[in-house]
Amino acid sequence: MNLTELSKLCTYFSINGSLASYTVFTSGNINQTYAVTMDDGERYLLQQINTNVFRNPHALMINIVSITQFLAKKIAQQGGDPARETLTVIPAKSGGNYITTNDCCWRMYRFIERATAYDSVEHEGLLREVGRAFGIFQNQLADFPAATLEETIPFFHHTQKRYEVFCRAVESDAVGRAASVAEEIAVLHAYSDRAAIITDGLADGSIPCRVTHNDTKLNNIMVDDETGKGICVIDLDTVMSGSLLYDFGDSVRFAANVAAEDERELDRISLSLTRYEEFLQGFLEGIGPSITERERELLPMSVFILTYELALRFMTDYLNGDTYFKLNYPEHNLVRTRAQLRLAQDIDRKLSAMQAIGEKYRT
Ligand code: GN1
Ligand code: MG
Repeated sequence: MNLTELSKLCTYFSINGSLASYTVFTSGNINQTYAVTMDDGERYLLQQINTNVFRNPHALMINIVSITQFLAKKIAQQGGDPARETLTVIPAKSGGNYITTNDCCWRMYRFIERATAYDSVEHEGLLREVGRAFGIFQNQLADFPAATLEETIPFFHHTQKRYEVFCRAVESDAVGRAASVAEEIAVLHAYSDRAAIITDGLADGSIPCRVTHNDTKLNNIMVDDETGKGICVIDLDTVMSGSLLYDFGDSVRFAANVAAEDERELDRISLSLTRYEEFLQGFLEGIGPSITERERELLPMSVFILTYELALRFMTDYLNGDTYFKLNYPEHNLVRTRAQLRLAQDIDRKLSAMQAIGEKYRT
């Protein structure tokens, strides 16, 4: 996309002024994101929705609008600032909440100024804030009518189904890569007995079904530059009903790993128990007393399961010929798989230490 193309796209949305400049965001693995600055100084996020991943952008945008409107009302009632504490969707001039042009779907959000989405843990205390923000998000949505949400990606965190999809990818071996990654495949099979722990709990009612974010990476929280508080949860594409264990596990998987999600040097990868404790503390503060005993018990295991699940997803994509995740280089999905597997092994060794930390925060 160049300035002229982006400038034209901006004219479709209900905003003033014309495009003065833009920057490209590179951190997401799915959507294409631009920060656009208009000649009146206002900034917006302009995002192309990846319709290969999100097959029903219409339903997706209805989910996002109803969630953000619900949150805006609640934030205002609680004396907060909805413009900074939740996303604001900019309507299209033609009506609706997104536009379609040349077979591509685009949407626009108000840019949250003076706040940062961190790609790595840059200072002490950050994880507690991030944990708290995700906990509060769940709390605020506790009385949202979950049944009205469309399932934008069916079985998104259904680890057992992810395992089955992986098995099929191994079998069909679409691009002839399976033999070269036999070792990684064997490790992925070896952990499969843990795949159904959360989904079985949801199915038999021993784990409550809640509205969940489902993509709780560190960079999906905006942190206020001045106060250091986690103020806004972003990237709401995968908000659906599920288990809080999805959100907790996925967030810790990303943020408590002292190395990058796609680190090549496997010996650098390790789950920091200090970071685990920080995040846990914030999350428990944010979610409050509604967390159940069974959920608490499974917090450490959820970190393992979500890490294992992502390893399955990266490997499946590698075996399928890289059709889902954006790549920075040809072997990226394989590097990501190895990194997540190494992390899963490290988490496995630390499960009882994580459980012991949890005991400290019982009230
Ligand atoms: C994708 O694009 P991003 O970074 O927000 C993916 C998540 C993965 C993550 C791994 C819709 O999220 O599930 O955990 O990459 N989102 C989707 O980095 O598949
Ligand atoms: Mg994201």
